Amino acid sequence: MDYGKMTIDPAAGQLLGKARKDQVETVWDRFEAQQPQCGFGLLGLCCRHCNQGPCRIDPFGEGPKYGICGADADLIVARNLLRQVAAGAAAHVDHAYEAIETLKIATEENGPYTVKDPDKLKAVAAKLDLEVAGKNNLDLAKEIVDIAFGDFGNHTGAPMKWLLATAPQERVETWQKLGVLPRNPDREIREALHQTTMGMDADPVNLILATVKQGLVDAYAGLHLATDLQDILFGTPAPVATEANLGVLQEDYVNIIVHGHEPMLSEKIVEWSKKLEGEAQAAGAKGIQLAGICCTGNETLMRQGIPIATNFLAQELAIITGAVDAMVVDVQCIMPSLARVAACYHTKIFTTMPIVKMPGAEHIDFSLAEADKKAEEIVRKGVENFRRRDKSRVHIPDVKTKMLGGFSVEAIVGALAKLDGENPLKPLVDNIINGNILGAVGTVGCNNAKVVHDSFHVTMVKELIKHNVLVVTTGCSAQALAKAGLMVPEAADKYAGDTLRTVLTAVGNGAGLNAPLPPVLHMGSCVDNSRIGDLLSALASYLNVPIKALPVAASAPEHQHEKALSIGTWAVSLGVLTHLGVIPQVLGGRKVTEILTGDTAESLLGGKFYVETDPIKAAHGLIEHIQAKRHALGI
Ligand code: NFS
Ligand code: SF4
Repeated sequence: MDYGKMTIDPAAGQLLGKARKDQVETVWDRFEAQQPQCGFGLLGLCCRHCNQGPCRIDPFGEGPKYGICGADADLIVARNLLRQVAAGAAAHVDHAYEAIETLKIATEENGPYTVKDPDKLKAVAAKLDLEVAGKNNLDLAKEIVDIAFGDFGNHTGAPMKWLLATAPQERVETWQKLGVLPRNPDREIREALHQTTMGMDADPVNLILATVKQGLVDAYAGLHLATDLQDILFGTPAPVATEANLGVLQEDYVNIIVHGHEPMLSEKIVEWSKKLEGEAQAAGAKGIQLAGICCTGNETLMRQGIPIATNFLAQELAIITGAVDAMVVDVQCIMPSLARVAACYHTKIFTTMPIVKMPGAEHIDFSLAEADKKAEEIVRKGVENFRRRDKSRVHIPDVKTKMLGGFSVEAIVGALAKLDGENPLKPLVDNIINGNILGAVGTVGCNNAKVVHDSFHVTMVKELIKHNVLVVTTGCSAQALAKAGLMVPEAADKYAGDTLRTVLTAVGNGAGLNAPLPPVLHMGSCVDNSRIGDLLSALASYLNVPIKALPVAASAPEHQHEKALSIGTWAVSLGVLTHLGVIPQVLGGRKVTEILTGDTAESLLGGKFYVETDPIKAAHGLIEHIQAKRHALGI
């Protein structure tokens, strides 16, 4: 089957052929069926905020200029954007809240969770200005839990403590001047919903500032909080070798896939898969093969070395292998079609969260208190289901790549410290200054059915590293780049420009890898974009310049989720040029578009959005930006 218009991933391509043969509908079929998509919606010009609507504004200026209430195009676009970004923030904040609850349980003796990384515990405590010396870990963890919950119970006008503790001072001052420092994440998200109801804010500029605030809510009550607490609970990632793509599934093993975003259940699934190996053998399998999809997959990869099955757009194809005995989902990015696809095979879908249920799936009501019992139950059901697998319907593509993951900031600094123990960042910064590394780009975010699966990530990143730009990555972007073979030492030889390769080789050898560092570093899940933020903060502070002066950029080449918009808003607020490879639904608001992509955002925040739908042009747009920043720094 010629799958080139749908995906560049050969494993996905093979399974698209099987999907057709098995007459199973996938996301690509549904995308076709949706064409042409509504022009008003694509431009953000449709409003359904009250029951006088829906109202639509004519983008050509011939029909209505105003909604029934009098809202104009910019207002409708700005309101829709604020709601999207608030929803993205809500998703990450809700995730982080679960992480606080988990840490709270870990402060109790003999509970299902423990503090696995006391060093991170102490580092986070110190950042929060807690007295560390002489305290035991559990007491310290309790104080951290109190501060985290304190942000959610903050009924004063003071900014969130987690933000003040983790954001650069220069940024805090900038945000304060703009009046966008969030106080209490729940309050801010509520306020955004209120602010966008009918008959509220009519000023698009004020709405954009509120959107910036939501970006900060996402970053500091969502991403950073979740990463910090998950590291404390499950360990800070260190470099780990594993594999990526659907070829990691095995015919003679029980295959269990963890999918979604939170590590609380999946860490337990990892534990119980090891404990129940014997039962799998009794069922006639050689053992249990775990693999991950989306960010739960990234979490288990970063900390446990569990291989990646695939990323967002190909999640249905994992089931179409016919070899998945259980797919366990928690929250976010779980296609509502999964149970329908699974009904064509023997695969069991287990939903586990009270806010994510799916007709046709089996719901196991996971709770933190009963984490072990539930994880054991799920793994055991996966093992039982192996017996029902129809071998004649199995096709596992023989496609997988090796990869290195686990590049937390601590791990990167650790590797660099082998070159310069006193000043670990010096070798990196020296090589940026002398131009061996032209700059760095963080590629993040999703797949999107509007883009040939993985193609934008891979094409753009190859072009960047060829021009000596170091790439760090998270989310489904990381999974796309891993599958494309960009996270192995050989990728430095094969794809990196000469000077970048020299640096990667020196660092890799210095760090004891006996091989170059990969030119693309996997920094984790989407909440782990906080790690990229921390790396930027560290570089900026070492150079004694604000982040907005650094020769760096961000990109979400194939973004689909509201979460990607809220993360992107934060990146712009940090002062980073942020590329989007899919046009966001804002073009109907000319003023809004100009503010977000033009001088206004840049003069207020130091960053702005940059929309370019061609991967090679986008790479060169980012390179030009990096060069301009280098020039301004005089390097
Ligand atoms: Ni991020 Fe991760 Fe993937 Fe997009 Fe979804 S899994 S949180 S939202 S699709 S990158
Ligand atoms: Fe129409 Fe205004 Fe109601 Fe939106 S809020 S649906 S623009 S009347």
